[in-house]
Amino acid sequence: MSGRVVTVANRLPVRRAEGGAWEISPGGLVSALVPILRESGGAWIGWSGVADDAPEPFVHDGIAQHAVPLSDEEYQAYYLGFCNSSLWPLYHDAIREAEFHPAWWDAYRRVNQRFVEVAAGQHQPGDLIWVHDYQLQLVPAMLRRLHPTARIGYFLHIPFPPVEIFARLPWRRQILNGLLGADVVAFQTEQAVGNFLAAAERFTDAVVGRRSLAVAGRRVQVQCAPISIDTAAYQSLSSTPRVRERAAALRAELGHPRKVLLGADRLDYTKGIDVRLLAFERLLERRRELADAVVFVQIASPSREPIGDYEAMRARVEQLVGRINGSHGAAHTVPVHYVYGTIPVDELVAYYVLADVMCVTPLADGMNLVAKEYIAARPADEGVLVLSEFAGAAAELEGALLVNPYDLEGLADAMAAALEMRPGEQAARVRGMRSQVRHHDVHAWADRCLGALEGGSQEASRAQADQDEQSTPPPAPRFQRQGSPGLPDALDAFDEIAAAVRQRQVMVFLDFDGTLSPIVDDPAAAVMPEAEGAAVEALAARVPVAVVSGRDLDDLRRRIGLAGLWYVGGHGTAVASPDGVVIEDTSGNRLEQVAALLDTAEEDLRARLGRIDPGGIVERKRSSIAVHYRRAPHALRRVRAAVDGTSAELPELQVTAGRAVFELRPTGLWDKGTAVRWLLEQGSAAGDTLPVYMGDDTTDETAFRAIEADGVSVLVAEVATGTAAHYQLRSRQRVPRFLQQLAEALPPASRAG
Ligand code: GDG
Repeated sequence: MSGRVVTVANRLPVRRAEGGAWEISPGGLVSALVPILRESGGAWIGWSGVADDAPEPFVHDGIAQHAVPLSDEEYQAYYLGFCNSSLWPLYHDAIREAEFHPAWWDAYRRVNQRFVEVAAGQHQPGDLIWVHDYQLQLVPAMLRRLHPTARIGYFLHIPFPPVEIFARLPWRRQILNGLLGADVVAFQTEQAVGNFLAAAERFTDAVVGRRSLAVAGRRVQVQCAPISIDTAAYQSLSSTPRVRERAAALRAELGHPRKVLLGADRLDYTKGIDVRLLAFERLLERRRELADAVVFVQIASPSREPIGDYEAMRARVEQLVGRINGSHGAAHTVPVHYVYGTIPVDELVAYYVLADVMCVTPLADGMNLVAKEYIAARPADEGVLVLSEFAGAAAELEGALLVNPYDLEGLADAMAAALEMRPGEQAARVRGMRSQVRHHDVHAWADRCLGALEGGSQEASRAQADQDEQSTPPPAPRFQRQGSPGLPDALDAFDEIAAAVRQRQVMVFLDFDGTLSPIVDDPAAAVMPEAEGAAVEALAARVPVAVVSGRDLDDLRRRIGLAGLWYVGGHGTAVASPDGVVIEDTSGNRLEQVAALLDTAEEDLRARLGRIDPGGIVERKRSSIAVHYRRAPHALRRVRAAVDGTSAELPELQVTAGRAVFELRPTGLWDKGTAVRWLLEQGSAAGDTLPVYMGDDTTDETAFRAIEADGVSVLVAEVATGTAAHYQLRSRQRVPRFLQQLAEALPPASRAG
């Protein structure tokens, strides 16, 4: 690890022991990170866990601890409110109703900002900043604003919900844009990755790629990195005589049952404690003889008790325990043994050693470490894991009996099958899972996440260095870029722009989709609103105006329908002049040559897309094929696989990712930048023309770069980072105002041929 690792998490890795001294809190994350932080001289930024507690920075176990204080009001509104009554239920498939209150959101923003202030105060060049979990989703972007070149990673421990559920969040855009401030955003499962990409696609201006997003030129890597446990530690703890003896003692205390089933969770409504009790009850109803032979142990550690849904779940679980023991127990048999409280880790591992069947039945769960701990702690090749298919761990633990926790009868069947599984089958399953958790432990996970952050940044800086070496230094830009993020706003800085355009002959270039017209689901339905049309006409009355688009030239001309403009279609492959002279193919006769290639590609794509394609997502153009998936975000993965398959078959095609579209284009054709340069040369006093270019898409970057040294370029995007544009307009709705002001700033006399 080349830099210091600075962890930013809701909680510090230490807690106050009796007597007030600090001690390391138990847990896999802490045990994995402490050595890494210690070696790198790192720091940890987090809350102490006690409201109104504001300890001064201190060093514990070689790690600088920076406590972020929370007031009692913030504990209520940020922690119990927004984190655990808005985000937690929403992200867990809304299995409880998520409440949204602006005051909670306000507290969330305020507290995230406070974490950022503490983190920014500690930041040193070269640090790897690692932000954790749903409590701190705004931190990456807030930090990047203060330290634009910082290396920031983010890991979400809980699920990222399907886009239809995430869409309910009133502050969905802010949350996504907060996450997009990171260099690497990592999730527990592929499903979470897919959900996040679909949400970013729908609610942000990011261009979504296979494993990354382009946010106005900046690249955000998206990673699937399932968290794990300190496997060796659980294994060795489980084999200590102390733990073995305790397991034997517990079996005796339970009355030497033939089999023990175990559940161990925080008392959280996502964990499905109630459903597993109901299934156990169902099993006892079906097979009354089991009541004397088996015991179900449920360990439930208290959690978030002030929240009503948690209190209600505790009451429900306790009522179910009472009901089952009441109807199936006898003088000396208690079918459910209920332990309410947080027990020491040795004791927990003794229960893992004791349990013949482990029941992990969450309705939704990011990973579920208990499932992995049970496997690591198995003393011999025996034991059965009954595991919900909705736990992240289900993707890795193939030897588990997978269950749908909503299917009570099925869950009862799985319990029965687990109780009866033959030793040979148990051994085969446990061995496979043990090998999995040994090879993929928490240390491997931390290396993977931090490696991506370190490697990704190195890759980016290498690319930058290559670029710097290759290019001769450009002439000093007329408008100095301000660095990213946070380009100057084109309307706020309008005086500067007006002063420039008044001194020179000007030509205006405007992208169509996403700039002059709003992005719509069906590209065939895109229209230019009246205000934009009027502004374009006002401009064209003063200076030459070109509309530059990836659309076919004919389509573009028909759609805009204004005379007296230049039209550039097919990303620069075709041009029409204001007096109607058309250059069908700016690349000589290359379009003709590639027609057959595009035919083959189209056929191949349609075959691969099969059932998805009737949505009309493949659009054949003269110079490219566009695959639009805005209307099929759920099919993104399959669409991407089809595009990859076709481009692998036909390497002469280049794939670019735009806004909800992949474009397959033959190499060697003109791009928007080439077309802009060519159009500027057409003017009589070419070198003297000041280009003004406005666009919103990755394909506009070629044009931004073409005029970077001398011109005015405006990126239409909420977030503008790493782009070659000079200015930014944060909302497309502000485009007509900007164009109108630009027209007013241009004296009619400045009109050029
Ligand atoms: C979140 C995500 C994700 C439980 N009771 C006791 C006790 N525990 C320990 C277990 C385990 C941990 O708590 C619980 O981990 P989980 O993974 O099951 O769940 P969450 O707390 O919801 O954690 C989850 C995790 O983050 C990591 O990314 O897997 O999906 O929701 O380590 O052993 N430990 C002790 N006494 C108890 O009574 N000592």
